[in-house]
Amino acid sequence: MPYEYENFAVVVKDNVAIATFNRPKALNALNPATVAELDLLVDELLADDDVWGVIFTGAGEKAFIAGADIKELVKLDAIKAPVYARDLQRVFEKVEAMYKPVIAAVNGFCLGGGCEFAMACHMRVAAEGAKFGQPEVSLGIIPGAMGTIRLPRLVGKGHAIEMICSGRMYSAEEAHSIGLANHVVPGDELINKCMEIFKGIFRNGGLAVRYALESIHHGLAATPMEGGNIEANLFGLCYASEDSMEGLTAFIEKRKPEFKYK
Ligand code: DAK
Repeated sequence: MPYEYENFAVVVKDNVAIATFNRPKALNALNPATVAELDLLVDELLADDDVWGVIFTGAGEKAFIAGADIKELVKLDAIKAPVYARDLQRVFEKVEAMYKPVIAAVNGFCLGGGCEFAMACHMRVAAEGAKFGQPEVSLGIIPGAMGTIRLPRLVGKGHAIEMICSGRMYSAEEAHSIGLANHVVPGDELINKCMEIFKGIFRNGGLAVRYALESIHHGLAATPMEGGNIEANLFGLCYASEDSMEGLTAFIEKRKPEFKYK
């Protein structure tokens, strides 16, 4: 049976996988078992040709993910903590590097490692009432899953410093105003809004979307000149696809393109 996990519930609908973090009693806090399953789940999602895009959300009424599991964090020491950090970073990086678009549907508390995970997703749609925060400093630690790296890239250094150093929670609207959330919608519209975004993406050439994601991902980690080189090569690769000629000629012939992911 596909998608059999302890800590995730997964359904595939209209070419979108909805993967739900499923530890509602702990507000979906990230424990090592969940992270290990996330690692496997990403591979399965990438291998599934029926899945063109992914939504991650949280089970229950209250939380997307309330953070790394504090009951696990307390067991770490100066030797174990960097190992734990690298592993979490590796799995989140794998999510960020996915060549299928990924949306975090943020349906409640999105804190600490949960906010770091949401930032590893490609887009974030928040339900009204969702709360974002990096409260690690209030626990005497700092973000360990690339929060200090991804947040300033998303919202700019000033907002990132304020959010991380204050540790305070931001409303969905405030998260939207600084660019952390792409959209804010009523809670019962959350998944519909994500599906609407995917509908807008799926009408385009699938290979072009894939190469654009790859270019953005690798380009952000490169110097502008290296990024330009990556982009130029991927732009060139588009011309190896039938879809590029279909898209370009359909415009000239004033008709709708029929993309084939070829
Ligand atoms: N970890 C473990 N359990 C958690 C949890 C968490 N982060 N958040 C909530 N829970 C559990 C609570 O312990 C409680 O369990 P029981 O007592 O019922 O067994 C249950 O979820 C319900 O929570 P509350 O009773 O507290 O619910 P409230 O509505 O009263 O409050 C809250 C909701 C979200 C405001 C509150 O639960 C809260 O403040 N939670 C902690 C939020 C937080 O500080 N999150 C950041 C954690 S630090 C690293 C990588 C990443 C990180 C660090 C290092 N490396 C890889 C080294 C990241 C660190 C973090 O995320």
